[in-house]
Amino acid sequence: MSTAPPLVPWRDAVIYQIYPRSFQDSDGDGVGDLNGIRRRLPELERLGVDYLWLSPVYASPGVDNGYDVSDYYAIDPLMGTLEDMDALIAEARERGIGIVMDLILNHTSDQHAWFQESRDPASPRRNWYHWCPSPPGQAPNNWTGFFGGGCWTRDDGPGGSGDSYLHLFAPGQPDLNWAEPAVFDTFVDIIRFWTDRGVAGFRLDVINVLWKDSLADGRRSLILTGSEHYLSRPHLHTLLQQLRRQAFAPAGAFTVGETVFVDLPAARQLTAPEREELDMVFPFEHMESDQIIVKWITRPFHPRRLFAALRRWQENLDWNAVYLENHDQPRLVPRFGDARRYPVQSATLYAVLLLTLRGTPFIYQGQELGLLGRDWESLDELQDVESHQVYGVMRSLRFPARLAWFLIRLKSRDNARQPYPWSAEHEGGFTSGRPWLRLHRAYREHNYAAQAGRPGSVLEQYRLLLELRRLLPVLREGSFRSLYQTGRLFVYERRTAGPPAARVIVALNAGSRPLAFHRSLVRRLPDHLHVIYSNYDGEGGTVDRIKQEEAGLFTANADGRHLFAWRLRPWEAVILA
Ligand code: ISL
Repeated sequence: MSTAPPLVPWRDAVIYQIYPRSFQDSDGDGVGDLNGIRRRLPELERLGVDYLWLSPVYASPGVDNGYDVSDYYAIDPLMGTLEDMDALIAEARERGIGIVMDLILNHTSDQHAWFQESRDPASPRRNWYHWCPSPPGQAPNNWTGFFGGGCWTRDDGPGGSGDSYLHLFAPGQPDLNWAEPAVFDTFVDIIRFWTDRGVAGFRLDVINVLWKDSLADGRRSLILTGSEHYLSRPHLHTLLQQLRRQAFAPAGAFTVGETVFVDLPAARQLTAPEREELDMVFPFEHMESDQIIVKWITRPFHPRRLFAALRRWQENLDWNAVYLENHDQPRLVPRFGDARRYPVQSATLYAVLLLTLRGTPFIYQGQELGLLGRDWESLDELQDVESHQVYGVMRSLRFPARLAWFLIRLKSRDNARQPYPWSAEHEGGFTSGRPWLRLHRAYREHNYAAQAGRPGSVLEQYRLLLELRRLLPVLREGSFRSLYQTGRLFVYERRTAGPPAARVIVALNAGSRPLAFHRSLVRRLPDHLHVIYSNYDGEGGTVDRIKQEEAGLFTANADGRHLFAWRLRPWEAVILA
């Protein structure tokens, strides 16, 4: 009999995303693997996270680092075996940690047996993908893909029919045709295969592009021409309801959908509990606050746009996923913070933000160390298929080479994919061999071991904030109300009606200068507030004090500190009660 503690319900949970090939290598081949993750479970438990979402670990030729699956029932040999996966699920479970898998329903690898069979027009699998006749040099429609350029490839290879297949992503990622009932049935079986092994939830890759209304030409657009035919179409909702009813719900598995370009009305539909589609979605709007139209065209970051977007989503959705980093986004600190002058404060300000908004927070590996990225010297160092493809498109549009490289370097997904620096040892303790992607040059200073147990470090502040979340129900369940959101300042309240009634106020100064509160804001705040957490508070005593006080927390002025002088230091984040 297992003595494992029950898993925390997903609404109360904090989820940690692992990019397995960059987390921990256990066999010296330079690629992270499942046994590496198993080895690091003590560190993850110590951090205090409840679920691990693993980016894909299925068998894959690796054109898009596993987002091109060639067998959904098998583990990539680079990552380990099914037995390793079973052991990981069991050992994590013993520590009260659940495993969430990434599920790629929109496309497979072109090496998948299904696709190989479908290349034959007479094959029963022909209809599993979107095949269209096309004369050489002419695509069946004018759609453009996510990685820039066209999204049709003609099957001219040996045994090919000369027809073209649709791929919204890389040519090695043909889109499945969800109008074929056998595709649906097969995925119900695949989901059951993994939930039977103990998987607790799924992150559904680009889930809102699954259903294509038609393959007709699209309205010409700077990005994703054709997307009006497949972004969150009505039948998508039906498919999600069926998947939930037949696969996720019977196993008690929760879902978070990655929903590209999703707007609020679509997100509301997708997550409304009574509609029984998805539990949460990943919005993109707040991550676009430093860009114009496409992610590659950047503009100077201003926190006002980030806060305004987050606030809008907080106010218009009852519950959702909250995130600031993932494996597709460059690192937070150099992007939205001040990496040069306030690397720790800006990292921890965003930790406070992430962990005090309403919703289920997702931490991306390395975010809890305040990692930086962006230390690339040339395109040759990058592995990401998108970086190379987009660079080619930019050059064909006559972008000067230096400009193209400058833009790629800023936004390349490899910024988030550098192997995890565990220590100052050989390759950061990530591998005993040669890593598949170069570590950040500063790994000897910026690493897990340098921060663990050091009060005030980014890592220890994440740990404290997670503990605070567990201790204070109001941080999980409380309603959200914005009190002030202008310029670099964001002040909001979380409140539960009780009993017992509780309230906390969070105030953030996302700027490198001190900031005094305007009188109009001060007037709206209660008289007796004290700081229960500040990211300038290096002593780490906050949580211990709260533990002792627990019941009286919101009335007692615990240590007599009345620190809150209506002024925040550069990148200061405080939680007040
Ligand atoms: O990263 C992006 C642009 O730079 C996004 O457009 C990204 O392609 C989109 O969010 C979809 O992402 C997901 O599916 C892709 C995969 O490459 C990403 O890693 C994954 O998160 C295709 O499976």
